[in-house]
Amino acid sequence: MPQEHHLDTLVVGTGFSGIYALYHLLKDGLNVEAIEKESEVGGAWWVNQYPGALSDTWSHVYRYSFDKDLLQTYPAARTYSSQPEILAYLKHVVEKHDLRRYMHFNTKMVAAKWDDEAKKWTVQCQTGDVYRVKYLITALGPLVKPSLPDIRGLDTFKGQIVHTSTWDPSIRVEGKRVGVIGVGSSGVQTVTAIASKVKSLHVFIRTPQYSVPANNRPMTPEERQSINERYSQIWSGVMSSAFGMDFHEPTRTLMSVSPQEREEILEKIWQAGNGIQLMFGAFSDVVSDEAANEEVCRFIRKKIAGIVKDPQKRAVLTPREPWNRRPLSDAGYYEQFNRENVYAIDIKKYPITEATPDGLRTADGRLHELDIIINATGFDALDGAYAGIDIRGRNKGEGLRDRWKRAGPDCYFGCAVAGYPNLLMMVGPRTVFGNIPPVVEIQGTFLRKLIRRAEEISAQTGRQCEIEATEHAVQDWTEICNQTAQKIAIGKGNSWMMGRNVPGKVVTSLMFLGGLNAFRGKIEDAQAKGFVGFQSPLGPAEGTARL
Ligand code: NA7
Repeated sequence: MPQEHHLDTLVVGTGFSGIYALYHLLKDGLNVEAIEKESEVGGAWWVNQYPGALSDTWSHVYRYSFDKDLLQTYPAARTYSSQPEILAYLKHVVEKHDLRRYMHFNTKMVAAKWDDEAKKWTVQCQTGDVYRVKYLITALGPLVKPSLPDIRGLDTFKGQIVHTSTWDPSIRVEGKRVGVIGVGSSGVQTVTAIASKVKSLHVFIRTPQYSVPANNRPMTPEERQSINERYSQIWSGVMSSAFGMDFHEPTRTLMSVSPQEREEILEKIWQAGNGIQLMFGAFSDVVSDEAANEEVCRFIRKKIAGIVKDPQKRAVLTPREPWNRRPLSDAGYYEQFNRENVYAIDIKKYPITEATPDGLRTADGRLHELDIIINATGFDALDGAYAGIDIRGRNKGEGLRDRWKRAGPDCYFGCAVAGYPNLLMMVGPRTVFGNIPPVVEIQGTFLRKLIRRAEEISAQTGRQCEIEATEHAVQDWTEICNQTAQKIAIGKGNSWMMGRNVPGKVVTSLMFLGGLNAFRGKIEDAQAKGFVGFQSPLGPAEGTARL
């Protein structure tokens, strides 16, 4: 039976950020519950059950730092955590803190409307349930809405079609003829995991990417002990670094060292592993200087040439563009193409023209016969998660999704939108790019401070104080994000971070690409100046302070 619920706060989503928000807001004494459209907690780590799904940041920092006990006791078997391991960890956090009883599953939010008289949000769910709440916290996840290729005749294909993010664990690839479209993180992980199991694997590659060995290996008891002993130091390093992954971020530029030393530094990191570390941990200017970027590209191309034996496959797999995407890490991706049953198909040269009942045809006339098509084609990132929800703020006219579709997803610090009081986002559009757990903790800490301050003001004045970003702040933040993106390679690439992967989407920096430390500095500064960027009385009087 649908019910009407009255709460202080509703958290929407139970992934990394929803669990964080629920736990902390309960701790802060709010009457809070969470809804989740899926049947289980985990967010991205529940739905992305495709073969080989793995976090590509190190396991010891791919977790919350707030639970000091779990940091010490929860095992990290390997240097990276797989999807089942991360899901088990999140479930464990939920059970340990007894959070499940505040969660409602299979409950999808479809609409939310701000009532300016009652000063509350009314949230409608697909189940018919209605929530009336003072604070609406959306923790929907940055990579939720699949981006699907528009292939003529796909409905005639008689095999299975799946997107990596909606993987059905009952799918069996063993002995099948499988096609994978796309070679971002999801495609690279899928290809590597299934190549040895399938009858044939056709990998449809539009833009080859640079991938670096992850070096995923068992964590030794000594390493674990050393990490445990240094955890507080590790976290303070993570929180004051640009990417938030516990590696040293050097200040030396690539050209400041000799060609031989350059090669040695790159080789050392290649052996140690991780694409993010190679991009940010070797030199300070790989993303900001074209010549430095090209030198690292050259290094990786040489590696690809040394691994992939077949010249035709090698040509298709070798990137020519600058390294301007989210870095990839792999467990032997290029090596898979040395198998006779694995094909690299250049769909930039010969695009997919149609699907037939038997497979995919490319522009050279060839039909690639398939039993399963796996779309590893990525996401309508950040604001895509909001496209299926009708959110209406103070303005009577345009709703949030239409405004964002028209003008780009303006969102102050990835958490607040002008005209939408008390709607607070965890990891919303224009949040910072970095290792997600620290991103969640930085955003969550700020969100709690906003709510605490608003509650204090409400108690002092006897009038509900709303949390609402000013138009100025939202515009300034958009400008800062776009200007920052223009200074680095990712800002110029076709990455999902710029919205360039989805035809028709507004091209804009969907994330702040200036580093976790800079982001944290900016929000702490805004707070220190009296919550600059928020409407008075929470923030200063309009116009008195800008970012
Ligand atoms: P990505 O990184 O956006 O990769 C998507 C891949 O799919 C990429 O190779 C795309 O080629 C390809 N793609 C997308 N649309 C098409 C169409 N229509 N035809 C052919 N190929 C296509 O998504 P992932 O899921 O791998 O990773 C997303 C993030 O998840 C990742 O960065 C991590 O943060 C976790 P393109 O490059 O556009 O030519």
